[in-house]
Amino acid sequence: MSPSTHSLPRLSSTATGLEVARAVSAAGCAVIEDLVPTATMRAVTGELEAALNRVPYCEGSFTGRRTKRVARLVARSSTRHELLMHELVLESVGVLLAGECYDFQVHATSAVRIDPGEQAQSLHRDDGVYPFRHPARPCHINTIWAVDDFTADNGATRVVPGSHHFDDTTKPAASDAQPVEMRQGSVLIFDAALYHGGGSNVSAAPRTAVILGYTLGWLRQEENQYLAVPPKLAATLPRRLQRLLGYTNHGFLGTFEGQDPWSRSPQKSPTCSRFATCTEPSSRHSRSGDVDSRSSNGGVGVSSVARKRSQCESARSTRVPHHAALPRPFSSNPTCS
Ligand SMILES: O=C(O)CCC(=O)C(=O)O
Repeated sequence: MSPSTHSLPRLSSTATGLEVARAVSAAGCAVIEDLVPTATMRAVTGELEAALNRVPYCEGSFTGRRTKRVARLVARSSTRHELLMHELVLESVGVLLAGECYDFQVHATSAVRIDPGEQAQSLHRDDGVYPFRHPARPCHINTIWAVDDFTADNGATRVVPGSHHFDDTTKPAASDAQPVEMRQGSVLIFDAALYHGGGSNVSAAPRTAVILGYTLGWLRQEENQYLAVPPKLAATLPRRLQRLLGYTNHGFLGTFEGQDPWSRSPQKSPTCSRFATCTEPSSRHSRSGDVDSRSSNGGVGVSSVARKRSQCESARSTRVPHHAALPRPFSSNPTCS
């Protein structure tokens, strides 16, 4: 396999979601520098330290032997909500996944601490959990936040820019990967079809990352969010976060008694999120794209086919072209026609 010809795009925190999405679409990944203040990451460190100290090391050639992992981050404290719901990240993910779903959702949340002495992880694709062939349009976008400075020596994630375009028979060599060096508070955002892996830590200090993934609203989430964040806890969270966790429906999928699960709850204050992909499919859609007038969604759901159409058009106009030759399930969705 010849080495990738792409370099790693680096954007400033003033970039737009469209600029980030374009970079990720082209190279498979991008770093957004200094997206949150270092103080935020120090707070994250404080919140995670006890849990990371408590858990044993992983025990596998893939998960590592000097690596510690904790999951269920939304339930663990609120600083991670700031990362999970960072507006620029949500906008970028929205553009990348627009056209493939009405709305996206959280895939998995974890913190990964690579301690001194850890070897490099094998290069892999995170979207391998789904049975899709490659190349494909993005179905899963991942973010790796630098809780510490990431350096070539301390286990910075290694990536093969451009490898999201590889077919399933093309595997990169370890030497094709480059370390993603970035300052504390920066984030690596990537198409989960990109080959990447944790680096070896030959330094004297641990390297911690928070990894937050997003996936199409109609796919199974890797981390079961209804167990990780049970309804009682979810009821205390902002509506937008509830929706991201999956406490919402995607057309007919995920309904409760045929409706948006939250429309039955005392906590119903749904508000349409700002990114273009949101079409609030919170009512019962008929196959023709109309809305069942008997349903209730708190008063701010889809009120007319015209509104849905304009939102779909808006999503399309901001969508980054990607593998245009492949079939596009949601472009033929009746609500978008
Ligand atoms: O910690 C990292 O840098 C990457 C970890 C990773 O890709 C994984 O465990 O799947």
